[in-house]
Amino acid sequence: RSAERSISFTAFHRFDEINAYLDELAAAYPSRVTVQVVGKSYENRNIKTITITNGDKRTGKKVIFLDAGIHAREWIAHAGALYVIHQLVENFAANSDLLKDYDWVILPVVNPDGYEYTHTRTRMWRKTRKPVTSSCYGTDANRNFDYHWGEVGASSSSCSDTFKGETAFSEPETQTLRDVLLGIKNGVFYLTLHSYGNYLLYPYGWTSSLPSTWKNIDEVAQAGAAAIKSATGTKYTVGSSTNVLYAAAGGSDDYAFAVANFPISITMELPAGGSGFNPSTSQISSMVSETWVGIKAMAQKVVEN
Ligand code: ING
Ligand code: ZN
Repeated sequence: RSAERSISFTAFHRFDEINAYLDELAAAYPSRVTVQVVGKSYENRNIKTITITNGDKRTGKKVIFLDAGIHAREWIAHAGALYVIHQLVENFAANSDLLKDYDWVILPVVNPDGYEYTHTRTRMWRKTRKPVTSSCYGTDANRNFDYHWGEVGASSSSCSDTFKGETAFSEPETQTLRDVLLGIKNGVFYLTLHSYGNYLLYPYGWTSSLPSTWKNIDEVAQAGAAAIKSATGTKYTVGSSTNVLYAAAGGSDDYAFAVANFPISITMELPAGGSGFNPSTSQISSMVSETWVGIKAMAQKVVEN
């Protein structure tokens, strides 16, 4: 790489470093990269998307959308999104097929207040940081989306790690993600990165029934799992979140699929790296490159279909 960058894949980076990296790419690759502030967190941090194109200026292309960091403590997810950005922008020549008929929109840190809190105070914080009562803070952003909100697998207790929120979309961070998703007209693939457990999950989280088009989604997820298995031997479990993990309503993947009309919607639970939510920094590089193998295979499957 020619230029100095604010991030690497040998450390977990603070929110400001991540945003600085996005801005560096926009400055270095103005014909292919656009960075936008799409909302503000409760603590007033700028939530940004990076839109990556091949620079051909064709409009109305189909969109692949990726986010990470809905949950604060799942640091390898944020790193994974940064690696995807790095590959699509700084290793463009090798990945230009994935940008030929598709633009990518990536929102790498959905919940920056929580993310910073895991760096400065409580490593295992999951939720947002808006106070609910004088003693309990934060809502589970992945229980706060307005699709069968609160029906199953979500808590009404504000102190719980899976608190669904006082209302659907009570959080500025979920409102921001909602508005970005609803603003994408030709969305074909919604992918959200979490950790941990090696799962490729798809709708629904609110019921054990499957969407009528589940085979299309399953085929994409299976392509990701197979590519990872053959690259590194790491096994992923594929299925609907209710059927292979647990029922939980109000997740972003159900919303992206059922309300924002992304026909393929997948939650990717990255591995633990032997250490839960806290893989060692020496493992980041191999974990994110393995993740990229899976994401690329899923995107290729979407592109071919
Ligand atoms: N897991 C997800 C969670 O939000 C999930 C699993 C995804 C459940 C989508 C339902 C729908 O609980 C983690 N690790 O966050
Ligand atoms: Zn999560």
